Amino acid sequence: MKKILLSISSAVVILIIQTLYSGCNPSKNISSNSTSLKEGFKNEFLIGTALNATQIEEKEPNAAALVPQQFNAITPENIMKCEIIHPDWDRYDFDLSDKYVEYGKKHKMFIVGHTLIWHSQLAPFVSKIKSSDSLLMFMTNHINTVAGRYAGKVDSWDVVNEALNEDGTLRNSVFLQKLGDDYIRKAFELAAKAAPNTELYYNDYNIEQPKKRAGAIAMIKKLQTSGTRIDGVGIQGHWRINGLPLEDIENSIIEFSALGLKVSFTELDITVLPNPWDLKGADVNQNFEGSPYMNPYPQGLPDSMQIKLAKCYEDLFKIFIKHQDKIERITFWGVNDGQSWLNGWPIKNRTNYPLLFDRNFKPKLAFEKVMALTQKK
Ligand code: 9MR
Repeated sequence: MKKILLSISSAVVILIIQTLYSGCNPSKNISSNSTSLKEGFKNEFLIGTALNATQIEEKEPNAAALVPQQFNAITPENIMKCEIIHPDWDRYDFDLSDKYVEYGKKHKMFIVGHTLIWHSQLAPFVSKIKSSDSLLMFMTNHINTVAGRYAGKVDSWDVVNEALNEDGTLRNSVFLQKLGDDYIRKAFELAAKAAPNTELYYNDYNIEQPKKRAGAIAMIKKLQTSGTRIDGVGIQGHWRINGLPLEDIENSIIEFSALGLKVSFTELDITVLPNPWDLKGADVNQNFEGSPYMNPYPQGLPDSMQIKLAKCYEDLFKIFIKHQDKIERITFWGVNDGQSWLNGWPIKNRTNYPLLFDRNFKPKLAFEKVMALTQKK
């Protein structure tokens, strides 16, 4: 009898340990019947991810399975940028972008075009353009050809990307220098003509911050006053585990939406690593590569940080759910931690953990916490 009681009680203890462990295991497999992000939020907003070339070509089997299971919107991380899609004045390369659009169509996803006019990742020939007239011709050809090709196929274009400085003034880009501030209106007008049924977005980082937000609002109002169509604003959402600006994020949703625009979070990720700018007098050009202080988790994220990251995502999604009527889409900047650009920026060769899926494509605690909110709605 004593023996039976002993084995029953040890079985109970094992069961309790197993239950507790599975409840906080940061990397569980998704069981085939557990709901997905896209299902969980289907009544609130689209859930998107950025795809790299390998994923678009479905050469990564884990991503090929996970992406359609979890996401109903896609953004091309790089392949629609000028340097790839329009490498020379009169040469376009639509190979990967055609595949990207086909991928989205096949999986019935919301397809984002990223991005038409951006000062970065321009093809080298653009910086050699001397006259304003030629730059305007480049912009016209580029938008007509790229947005025109995917008219009726791409659902939303990031028409202008990152045109603002942190203080809300216009960035001194090649476009501003040669075309003046009217280049933004011109870009939106061209996109509206080339892709009449596509949503047109302004997209930028840190525009939840008060000064930059005020600059964005002024720019958008100017477009609206001139009768130019703009449909949405993309808050990129590259944030940090320390000091997530929740109040600014909520205020931004409210203020951008008050302009009559859709709001989307277009490039969401949360870095867990120390930032060189947090160090007094530090300069990104200083060499931090190989420094254990700057790359503290090469072997895995400790549970305490996993929990902190999960809390950040939970707090964010609570705000998103609260303002679901104003939000069109939440897009993560990458499918899993291994793919994230944050492993290479602002310091190369680090191990970062900014997304909901780990390097083995398994859901992290942050995923569980976000999904748990879908039960409480
Ligand atoms: O994730 C992109 C990375 O692979 C590129 O090297 C980088 C080059 O500028 O661009 C990254 O994506 C950027 C996006 O297009 C615009 N917003 C900031 C993103 C992160 O830098």
